[in-house]
Amino acid sequence: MDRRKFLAASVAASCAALSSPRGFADSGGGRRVRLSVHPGQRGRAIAGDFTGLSYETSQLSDPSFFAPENTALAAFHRRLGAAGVLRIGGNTSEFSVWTPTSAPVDSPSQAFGPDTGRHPPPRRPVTPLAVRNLRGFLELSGWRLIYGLNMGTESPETAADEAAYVARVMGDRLVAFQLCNEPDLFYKNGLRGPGYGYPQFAAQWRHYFRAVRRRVPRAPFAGPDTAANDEWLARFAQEQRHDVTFLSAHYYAEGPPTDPSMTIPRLLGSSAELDAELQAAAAASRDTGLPFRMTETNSCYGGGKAGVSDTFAAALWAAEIMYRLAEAGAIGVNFHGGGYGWYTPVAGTPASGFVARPVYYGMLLFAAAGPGRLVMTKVSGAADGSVTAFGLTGRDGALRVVVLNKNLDTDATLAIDVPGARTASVMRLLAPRADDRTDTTFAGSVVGNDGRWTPAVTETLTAREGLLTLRMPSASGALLTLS
Ligand code: BDP
Repeated sequence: MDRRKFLAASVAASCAALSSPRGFADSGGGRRVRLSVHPGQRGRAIAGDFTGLSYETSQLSDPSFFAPENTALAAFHRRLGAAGVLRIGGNTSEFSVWTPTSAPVDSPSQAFGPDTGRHPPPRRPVTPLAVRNLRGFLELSGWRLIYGLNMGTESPETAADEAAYVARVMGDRLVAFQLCNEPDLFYKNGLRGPGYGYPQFAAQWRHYFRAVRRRVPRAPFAGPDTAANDEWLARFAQEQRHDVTFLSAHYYAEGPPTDPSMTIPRLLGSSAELDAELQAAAAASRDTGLPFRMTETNSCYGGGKAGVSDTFAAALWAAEIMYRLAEAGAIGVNFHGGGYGWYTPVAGTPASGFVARPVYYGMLLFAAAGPGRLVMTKVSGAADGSVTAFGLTGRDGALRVVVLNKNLDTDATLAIDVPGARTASVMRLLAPRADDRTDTTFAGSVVGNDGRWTPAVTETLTAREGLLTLRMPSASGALLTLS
């Protein structure tokens, strides 16, 4: 038995024997937290295409990666949602060259990304074969596509040629084109000069937009896909509101990885930057009526940070930010990754196989909770914000509650007050430690390298005097389904 299976089996055994989850001291149960769930107070909807992944465009230079033959990767994607969104873009979208000749593939399949941003990446071709294969891959996963064009180093005519081909091949699988990646950083990453500000960007965006629309009159667009500049987002929203179907921007919780203050506790703590970005996005949406999608996010830019981005803490972070975005009214999120990057949700190649990394498990919990409508929850007794909870009514009518204990050393016992609830089944997101890299489980199971996952351990809670008692080990998550 390998280590992961062993761990899953031993979690199952200990849960069965003690009916208490990993590492939870039977005495005391840590801090006492009260959670009230108000199913009558409904919040935002979570649509079926909320979830998403993001890959570097350079990955398309290997046409056999996103291809119908890559059934394992398609299964990993499908597991996260029947109708997710794959975004192709990132730094390398500005260095990808539309090459309308299908060069035969003579090298073994390669995985690219994420880009570390340390050097300008090599220029790589995107061929019609890669686009057709990508379409086949999307058929298999059931997902749709956001496709980044190259405004950084290619002409409007080339972008329009590429867009025309992509639009024809993708049909209604195409959600939107984006014209560039993080244009607010062009002034310092060598793609434009130091004087490149919003007006220059807006003029170029229009110029490329018109060129594409001349070739593809109904081409859908999103933007501005900024790294962090909320002012650009607001101005773009106002000015291009009639020509984009949604607004987009990125967020990285930490970075650069060389900074010693970028740590797990910081990742799991509150973030003024995230709050500001969510507010800016909500304001831009309100002002224009356009929805907002976070088209690229992850734990730490610069390709991620070992010991932070690749740990179980990142699973808790991922689950949390999905619900934070949903609460703020976002229509979805794309977690960036690819290759063997520290923060990638799925790592691997077709030849060596794929493996779910911790971020994937956070997304898996979100998928298990499913689309639906958020309902109000209130947590009291955890003033530091380390215990969070999100409620939702699923499309099946079931009430679900996600609880995250982000405290690294303190367990919690939650008294949960849900009117009318008698029992709850619980699936836990667990690992031996917050900094564990390999032994994350959800409902006692690991995701297989064929993308399969079957819950093995569910606990049942029974209400007493109107309250359910949920014991949460430090650094752990849980999904409750109430009945
Ligand atoms: C983003 C880029 C992406 C990089 C990522 C990173 O869009 O291509 O991979 O940063 O630095 O800004 O990890």
